[in-house]
Amino acid sequence: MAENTLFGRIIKSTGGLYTVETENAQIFECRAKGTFKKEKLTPLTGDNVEFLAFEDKSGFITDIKDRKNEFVRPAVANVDTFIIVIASAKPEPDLYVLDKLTAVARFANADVLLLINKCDIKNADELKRIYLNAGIDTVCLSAAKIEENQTIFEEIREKTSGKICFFSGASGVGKTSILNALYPGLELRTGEISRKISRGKHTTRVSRLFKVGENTYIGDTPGFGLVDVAAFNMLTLDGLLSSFPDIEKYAHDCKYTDCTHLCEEGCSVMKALEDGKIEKTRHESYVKLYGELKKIKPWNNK
Ligand SMILES: Nc1nc2c(ncn2[C@@H]2O[C@H](COP(=O)(O)OP(=O)(O)O)[C@@H](O)[C@H]2O)c(=O)[nH]1
Ligand SMILES: [Mg+2]
Ligand SMILES: [Zn+2]
Repeated sequence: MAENTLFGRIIKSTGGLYTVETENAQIFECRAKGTFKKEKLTPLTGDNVEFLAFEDKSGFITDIKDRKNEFVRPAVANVDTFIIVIASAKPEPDLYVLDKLTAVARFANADVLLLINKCDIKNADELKRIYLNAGIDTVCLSAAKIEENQTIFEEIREKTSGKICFFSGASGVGKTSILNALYPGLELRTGEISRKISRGKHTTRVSRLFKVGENTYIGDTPGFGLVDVAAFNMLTLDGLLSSFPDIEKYAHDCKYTDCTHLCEEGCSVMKALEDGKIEKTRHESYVKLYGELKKIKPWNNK
């Protein structure tokens, strides 16, 4: 059978079978080269791969390109943007969970786009101010008012264009509503996947990306943020400070060499906090997360 080498991206993986999409949108069902196992390397959804392509649209992955990042749960690689959704109210935003997610994204070298939804029921100007001041791209919207929000939806589509994005956020904040408003027609497909996933253990390993535009993909797993950040190595104590750039910025001037910037008197971070340059809630999250990460035993930190 004729074969040739092609490049593509894994858009779906199910127990050893990988759906690879090439640049010109051809789809191949591939298996992986056996030696990956020896190298302890498993192809992941989102991977850019080289593969031997056969005429019957099957293939054989021979090389995995270097990853920008990788995650265990959901099992994906090369995530460009975490789209974190919170509601201004109903449910009340949990800023600790939010800050933890922004840190995970930063640690993985991914961007954050914060969407504050349900602004029709409560003004979110103060929240927006906090997050803009923390250097996080923030947009207020209301998915319940689709017509009035068209320019905002267009702005979000532009910000995510050409990227691999994942939505995360608590249940009920409006993720599905936003997805439907952004990409009409996607609802059915994501709903179908969610049902399959909830049905049983055999389908939980499915991880897939939906193409929503030229080179633009949305992950189907709203799992980010619901997992134990520490257990999945999504953030380490060593990487904590640089995962809060808004705090790290003021840590450079700290006169103490081994400072944790938690509460030390004379610490430059504490000074910036008192001066209102660092947001109080952001520093509170930093302190709490420091405590959480500190508890982890190194041997759990695979
Ligand atoms: N008032 C208001 N309700 C909204 C808005 N967006 C979503 N909802 C409602 O909030 C509930 C949860 O929305 P859903 O999209 O299912 O949230 P998900 O669990 O994050 O996917 C639904 O009843 C939506 O109609 C909004 O902007 N304003
Ligand atoms: Mg939903
Ligand atoms: Zn300090």
